[in-house]
Amino acid sequence: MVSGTVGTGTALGVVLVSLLAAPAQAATTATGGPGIERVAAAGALAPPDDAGLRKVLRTALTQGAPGAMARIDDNGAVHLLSEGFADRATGRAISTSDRFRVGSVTKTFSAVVLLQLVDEGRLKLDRSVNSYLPGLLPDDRITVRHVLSHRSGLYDYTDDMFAKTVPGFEAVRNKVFSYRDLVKLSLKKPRTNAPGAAYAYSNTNFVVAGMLIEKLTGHPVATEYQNRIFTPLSLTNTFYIHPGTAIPGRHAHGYLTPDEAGAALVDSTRQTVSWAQSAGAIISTTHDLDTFFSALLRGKLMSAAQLTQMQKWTPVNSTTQYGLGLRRRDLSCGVSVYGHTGTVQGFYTYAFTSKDGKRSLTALANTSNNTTVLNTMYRTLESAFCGKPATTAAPRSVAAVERHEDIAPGTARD
Ligand code: REX
Repeated sequence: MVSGTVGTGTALGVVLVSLLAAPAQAATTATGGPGIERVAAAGALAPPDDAGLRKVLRTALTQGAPGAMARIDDNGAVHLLSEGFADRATGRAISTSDRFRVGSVTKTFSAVVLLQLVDEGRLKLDRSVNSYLPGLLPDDRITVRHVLSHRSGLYDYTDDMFAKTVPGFEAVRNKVFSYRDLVKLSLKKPRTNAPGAAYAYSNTNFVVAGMLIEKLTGHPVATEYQNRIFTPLSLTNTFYIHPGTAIPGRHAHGYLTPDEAGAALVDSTRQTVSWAQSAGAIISTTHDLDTFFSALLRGKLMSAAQLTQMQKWTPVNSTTQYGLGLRRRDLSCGVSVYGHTGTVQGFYTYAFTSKDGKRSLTALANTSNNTTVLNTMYRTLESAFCGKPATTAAPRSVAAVERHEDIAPGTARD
């Protein structure tokens, strides 16, 4: 429920924010060092720090994002914050109901479809990908599980594609690739690891995931996302559009940051996203992503057995683990959150929920290729799930967060 709206209605207006009875601040029950999952029910979390969250969004603007916004759904209470522009040309202020490109958050949707197929007895996680798609991959030892946990060793073709940011983008923005084209690009390069050896982020894995969905169901991924996830959860502002280039309805524009310091931002809103497809082409809203991740962690999208599989973690770094199409972030306050991040040209997304799915955050900045903004947006998680920082504690710094993203070259990648 939204209990109030305050704001200037200008580009820097803040749309507020509601608070139902704030849950009592309480420590989490589990303890542990880095890499230890710390589970807290939403009711045991400190109340979201709206003032801190607003500061984070404003900081992103000072660092080059035209706009930034966040929505928290906390046990029925809705917090809406937005700062800056959806569209620099018209000066329209960004709104938390604007649609945007979610990038790799798409990977979680793809993993959900595949785990439903496991539930239906149509797919086995530990079987070779080649047993479903004969001859696709050069190593029969690569399993479905390896692909969904980024442990296949398949090279990420986007490393080459976007080595130069704006020229790379312009070269593909209107292109239409088949899945096989993309796998072929990956296989031009040696594999990065033996199957199962270690986490190495690669979009190729979730291109293979899309191929598996289409092979096993006989339908385009769009149909499976729609019938299995968008429709049952009433995600009416969520779309998989390929290869159309427009975002339908009211949306935030995306602004890509060129590699050259001081160069003007490039409006990158319109593109096929064919280079990503089942690895990154979904369009959604803050509301729909909060609903999706909440439903996922509450067990509404698959059996308990598959949700357990999805949360078998591979370490990424001291604060991040990867399951099957799902990330876990261990926050500074000792709370773990579950979701995904996303980067497509012009859009940075964070979408995470608590273990019980009762508190969810989706945050967006409508720029990309700007690591400073990306690191700032990470702090939206701290504001949403950790509450106000203790006054005696050292301020939460980006340095403490370490490198935490999986982005094409020139930026942090882990
Ligand atoms: C592509 C390059 C980044 C973006 C990428 N995106 O791999 C996938 C994704 C779909 O969302 N991954 C994120 C471009 C990170 C995730 O899983 O969290 N960068 C940009 C460059 C760098 O062109 N030269 O920043 O827009």
